[in-house]
Amino acid sequence: MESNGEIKARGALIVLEGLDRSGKTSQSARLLSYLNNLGYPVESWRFPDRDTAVGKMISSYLTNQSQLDDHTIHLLFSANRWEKRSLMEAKLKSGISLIVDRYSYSGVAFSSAKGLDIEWCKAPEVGLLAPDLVMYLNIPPKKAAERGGYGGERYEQLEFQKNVAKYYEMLTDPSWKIIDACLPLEDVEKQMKEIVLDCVVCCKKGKPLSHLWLS
Ligand code: DGP
Repeated sequence: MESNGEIKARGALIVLEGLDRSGKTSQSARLLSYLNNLGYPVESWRFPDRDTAVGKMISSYLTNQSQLDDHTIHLLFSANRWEKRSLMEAKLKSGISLIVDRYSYSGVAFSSAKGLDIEWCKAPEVGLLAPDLVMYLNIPPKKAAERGGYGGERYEQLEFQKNVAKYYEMLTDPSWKIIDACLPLEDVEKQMKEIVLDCVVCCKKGKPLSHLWLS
């Protein structure tokens, strides 16, 4: 991101991925207060964002209040990310870092696990902003299921989550930071804080924004 040869500081786009009950939401909150306390402007986001009109349709589907064709719901999840794309870019350019609980990788892993073609699933994600950091909270599906059990949502079933884990594995690339989510909460937090801080500092130096291409 250069203008008149000047490199501009920006916020970092940090994504947390993992199975249901892997601890993403708790860790997002901890990272938010960590960066806040260090004086970095930061917000916590999550996808799906259930507050938008599209998000309300997704929420109704996830809670089994409506039925939708698998392709249709896939595209709605993607549209939910697209509708936040320009705000996301504006926040990052204004120097705010975003900690995002789920992103395009959830989109591809969950829909592919249902049997949709993986390349078809990736296509609508192309052109979204690329994360500066993806942290995958790795936990065996059985262990995740034991954590206080699942709620009543559509995808919260052990056999399905096992399949999702396989697709996450296929999507993993060497840049991802794999975090052992079976460790105690504080140990997971400590590891993540160090990784996140490096990333925020790097983006503050003016790393250019890039766009998604899921290989
Ligand atoms: P969460 O609010 O993080 O608990 O997510 C709700 C559920 O929706 C969870 O089981 C994961 C799934 N999910 C999240 N994003 C996507 C997506 O883009 N596509 C599909 N098919 N499922 C998703």
